[in-house]
Amino acid sequence: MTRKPTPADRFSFGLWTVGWPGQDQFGSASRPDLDPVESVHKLAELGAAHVTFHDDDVVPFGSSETEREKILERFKGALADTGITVEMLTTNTFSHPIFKDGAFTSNDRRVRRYGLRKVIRNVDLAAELGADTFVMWGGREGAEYDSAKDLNAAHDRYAEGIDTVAAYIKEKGYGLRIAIEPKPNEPRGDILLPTVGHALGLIAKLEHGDIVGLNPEVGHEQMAGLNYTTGIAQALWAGKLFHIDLNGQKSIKYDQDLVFGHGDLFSAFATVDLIENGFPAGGPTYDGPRHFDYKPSRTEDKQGVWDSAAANMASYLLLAERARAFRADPEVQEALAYSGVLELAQPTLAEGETLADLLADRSTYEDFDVEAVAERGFGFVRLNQLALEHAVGARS
Ligand code: ASC
Ligand code: MN
Ligand code: MN
Ligand code: MN
Repeated sequence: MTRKPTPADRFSFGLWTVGWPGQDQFGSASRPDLDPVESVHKLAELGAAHVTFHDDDVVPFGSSETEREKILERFKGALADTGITVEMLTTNTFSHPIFKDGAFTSNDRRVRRYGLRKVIRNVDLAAELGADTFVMWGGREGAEYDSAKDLNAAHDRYAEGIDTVAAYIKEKGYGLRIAIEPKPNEPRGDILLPTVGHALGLIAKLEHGDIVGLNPEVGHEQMAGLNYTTGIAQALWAGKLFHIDLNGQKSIKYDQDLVFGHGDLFSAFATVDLIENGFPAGGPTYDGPRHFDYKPSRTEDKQGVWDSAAANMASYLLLAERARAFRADPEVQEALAYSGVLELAQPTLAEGETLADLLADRSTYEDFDVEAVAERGFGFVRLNQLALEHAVGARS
């Protein structure tokens, strides 16, 4: 057992997560729709601090202006009643058939202009609700066939769309930052900006890239066979880790959106260790909300939905406890030093030393005993075993 989460833990849930009724490619919904107002109350009871949503999660697609106002008033009432706040907003540019070929990168210019309008409308709502982050997951931005898309123009249009929204945020003086969420495939055969690295590459070319960063999702990086912790580490290093989507995934297959920790548990330990404790030798840290983007499995009834929501937070808190013990263990500190983990923070050239100095230093090359130094063992396996023993609670 672990302690009950409190708002100080800054746990956050997408309303589309607990609200997913369980429809999939092969079957219809297995649960009734959930009222977002009920979700806000239930998540508050469970100890969450924030909720997030796509426009359509709260206001059904196609609602009139008056319906929209009415629904949002009622929703804001639930926020006021519970103290839950909205830290992030995002736009659904993937469900309606209008977006079948994407929004910002649809081959149809009319769709691109409509998509931009839908996003901008929701940016205004994000600012009104006091959110910090605006997530863009371009689930339909891609193709099934290589001949279907001018990929050069597609990147131009993607950058144009993001830059236009970023410029609008600045012009309005909104306190919002955009976070791009990479995903390699599903629902499209291939999605543009498939990984953290691809998205960083696009951000570097933007005019307003200073307010554009990333929202990496555990399962999405793992679907590409990548290491999530390595991905968020590079995003941190680049000053671009604006938000995170935590969940679970078991290897390269369809997007499972399991509870955090229910996929690759040892990788989840490393992720929590980085988020909670930072890099071993210091460096940039993540101080945003711990946001879950998972789906309660289709097998679960309503009780199972709330059990699964609680499970995400419990997994995180348990791993955070283990990760703290791992770092505090003197044996681990010694093993880190033995392995040279802390030595890596030391610049390769000394302060003030030039490359010419290095070239003149015979001890680095001409007189360097390559064979002797190559004999060094790094002790990484022992270090990893210590991590495992802490992760499973065999040490405290
Ligand atoms: C998002 C987001 C995703 C998708 C998905 C929709 O906003 O972060 O991963 O939408 O959860 O089902
Ligand atoms: Mn996912
Ligand atoms: Mn996500
Ligand atoms: Mn998702």
